[in-house]
Amino acid sequence: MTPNLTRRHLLGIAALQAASAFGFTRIGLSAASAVEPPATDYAPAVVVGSGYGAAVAALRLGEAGIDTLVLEMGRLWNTPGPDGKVFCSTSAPDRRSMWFRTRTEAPLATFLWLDVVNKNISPYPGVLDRVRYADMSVFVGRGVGGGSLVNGGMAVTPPRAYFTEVLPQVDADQMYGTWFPRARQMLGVNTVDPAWFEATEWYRFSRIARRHAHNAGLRTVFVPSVYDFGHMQREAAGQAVKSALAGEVIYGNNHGKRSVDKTYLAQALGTGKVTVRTLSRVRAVRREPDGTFVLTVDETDASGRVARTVEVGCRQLFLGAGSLGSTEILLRARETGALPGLGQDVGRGWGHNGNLMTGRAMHVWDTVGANQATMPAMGIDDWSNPTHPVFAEIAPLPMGFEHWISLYLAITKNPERGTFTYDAASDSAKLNWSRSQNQPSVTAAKSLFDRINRANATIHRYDLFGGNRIFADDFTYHPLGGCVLGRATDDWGRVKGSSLLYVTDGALIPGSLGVNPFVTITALAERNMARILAEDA
Ligand code: FAE
Repeated sequence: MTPNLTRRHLLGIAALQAASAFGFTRIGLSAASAVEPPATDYAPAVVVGSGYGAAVAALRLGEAGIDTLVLEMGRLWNTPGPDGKVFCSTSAPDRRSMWFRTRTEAPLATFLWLDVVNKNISPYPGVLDRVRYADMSVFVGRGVGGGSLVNGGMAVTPPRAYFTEVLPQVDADQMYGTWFPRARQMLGVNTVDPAWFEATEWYRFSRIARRHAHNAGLRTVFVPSVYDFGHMQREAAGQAVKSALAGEVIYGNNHGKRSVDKTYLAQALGTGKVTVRTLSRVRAVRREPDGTFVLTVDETDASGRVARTVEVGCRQLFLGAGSLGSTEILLRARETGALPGLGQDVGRGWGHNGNLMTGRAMHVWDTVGANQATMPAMGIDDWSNPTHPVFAEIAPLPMGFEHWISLYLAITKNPERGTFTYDAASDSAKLNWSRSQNQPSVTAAKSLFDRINRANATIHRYDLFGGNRIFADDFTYHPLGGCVLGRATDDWGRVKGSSLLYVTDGALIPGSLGVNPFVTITALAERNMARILAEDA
């Protein structure tokens, strides 16, 4: 599926396929077994998490010949359930869908004001989590591959001017000349065939939304993806098993998606130097007098019970647990006194990339189609708007029947930032973010969608997000920041106040990016790892 498969890549994929999905699984070339690892263990380098940033770190460490252990709190998604599928679809969610829930918590709460979207499920280490804070909840992926397992695959490189505004200390020539191209190539980014896009029923929803945007004088752009559009075309032609065309996305894709377990992580395992351990949640980190990091790791079973707690030592520690995960680990370490030297910038500079979801009611003659691909392929690009910059992805809503809803995930430029504080009672980080901080996003999105509605004599949908709201501004797919580059870390992700400790994920980006973030997270991790491996041996 992924282009240019090397021998190393194939070895890694074989190791992932051979590994047991459950138990204290060690996945590696020489250790694809469910043999229980010792209660105290050591690796020269440990990577926490297995999403984009973590996977880059694991591959580059493995290539450098450094024995590396990856610790991931979610499970390995390689074993079919009773229905023969690894993942369940959005229309028929079961326990695989969400992380220890009794009911799914999909972003779209209702349809025609009815609670018909969410379903009861039994608790299980499912693939999508919704982390709830007081005024904001954050969707994240859980499992080997992190967010790459559940996301919409949109692989967007930010506009250079805004990237430079957000991260001025990063050499943009190098990013756009070397690291972004490398990230896109490694992730297997591709674009939809425009001729097929224009003809297929599966993107009718995008074409209608495009026409309405153009009627308002707005610009639309094709959006690259890590979903294999060749596979999608074969799905449409009946030559491949349907995944994006069968409602699969936020609870995982059974086919077609180049998630990082199939790209970076497979290659990392193929080096023979990298081992992944699943269902292993890093709870605490401290440092021994000789400099060794000691991680306290809870190994859980399928019921969520902590089966045992082990200690893992390492010389170099790479945090790739995502914006929430990495920030929490560092904040806890600072506040409990385990790593007292960490600076006050840990826990600051968090943002939701201005995320906001909204739906428009289309005219009865402007059908969006019963058949919709789950992978967005087009966006409305009004980022150059001087007062209200917005990049709005034209989102699918595949319900299997005509519903005349045009759905969007808008990314807005929101200057508000949240902070995390450590709550000792629950031993967790709490996000301080108030609903009023969404107002800049609501104002910007309203400006764009009012303009589109005016030009097409259409209105908002009131039935989708609960409480007659036209904007869902209470959740995000794009958590960014918490350990911001150049503040909580140096300009390469080295955590200030502790040597040989690194952040390598979305926590580095200061709250806003203007586009969907995973290409940038990957490219930044590539850039930082090259420097770290050259200098911090
Ligand atoms: P991430 O991928 O979140 O990986 C962190 C990993 O660490 C996870 O596997 C966690 O289970 C694990 N972890 C956390 N805490 C611990 C711990 N204490 N111990 C062990 N393991 C731990 O981090 N972005 C795009 O660019 N395009 C899209 O189309 C897009 N669509 C999205 C749709 C959805 C539904 C969601 C949820 C996200 C979407 N995103 C999209 C966001 C994107 O997936 C996200 O920015 C990246 O996955 C973040 O990458 P990180 O490396 O920061």
